[in-house]
Amino acid sequence: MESLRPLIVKAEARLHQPRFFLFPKSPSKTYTMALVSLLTLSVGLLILLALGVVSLPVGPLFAPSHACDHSLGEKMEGLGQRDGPWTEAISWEPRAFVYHNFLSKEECEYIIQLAMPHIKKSTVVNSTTGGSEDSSVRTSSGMFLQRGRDKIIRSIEKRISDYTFIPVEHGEGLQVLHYNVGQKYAPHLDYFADEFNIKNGGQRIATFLMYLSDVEEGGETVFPNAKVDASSLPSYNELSECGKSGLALKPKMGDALFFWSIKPDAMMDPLSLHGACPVIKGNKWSAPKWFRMHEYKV
Ligand SMILES: O=C(O)CCC(=O)C(=O)O
Repeated sequence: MESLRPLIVKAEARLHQPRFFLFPKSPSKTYTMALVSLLTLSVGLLILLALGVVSLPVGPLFAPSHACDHSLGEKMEGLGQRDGPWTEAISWEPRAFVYHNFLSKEECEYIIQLAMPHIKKSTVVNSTTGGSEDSSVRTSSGMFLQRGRDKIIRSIEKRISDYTFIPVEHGEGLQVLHYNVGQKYAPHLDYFADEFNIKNGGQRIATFLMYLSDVEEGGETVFPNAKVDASSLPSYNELSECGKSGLALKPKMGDALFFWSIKPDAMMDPLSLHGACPVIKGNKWSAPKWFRMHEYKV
């Protein structure tokens, strides 16, 4: 027992030594210290926020349905500079959208300069034979640029596919159209009524129409049967008489009109009937690209 005495003394001494606690034992003091710590942390965070050292993930929960910015990741490709691109849904029956500032001025000029030497009177498809023929229904001139023909055209074709979610391989070559005063394309459907023209790639499902120039007067693309009250739109008073006959888009250099020839149930959409109004003043350059249901071999 005597030999255990020093150990017992040491243990007793330890019991009487002061103990260290994070907070004092009294509950009210504990709460006070917790509050003071929280307050200090909050003030610190506010100072960091004010200095811009940290930031909170704030922003609109929903982008407006009629407009979205497509500028991200596009600064490096294509030719020239584009103003901020944005999208507008103009009709759901038929499904039609405008991609504002889709092409740069330099890209529009490049396409026109490629096409100019090869422009010929436009034709239409004979729905019985499937062949091309001259017609008073379509009085413009035009030509086709082969799909993927050069780096700039490839970058535009890729951009079109990125915007439409339709693969490049489903696209026909880019058609380039020129309309002088009085020239037009009467209302028509882009999908085929014959068997011959759907052998390569199947039916046309959508059209991506780019405007390569402004037009002083007339030349609108018009959907005569669209289920939209076009007279209430702000641009209505700027339209020609032909443009006022339906939902119409006034050509603006660099803008693009995208519309579907099929409904969401994949049936052909007769409301996609559309035409090019006669040019009244100036002249018009446009470039449609048609997309097929399957890969289109070039
Ligand atoms: O040039 C336009 O505005 C319309 C062209 C068009 O309708 C077409 O080529 O199918």
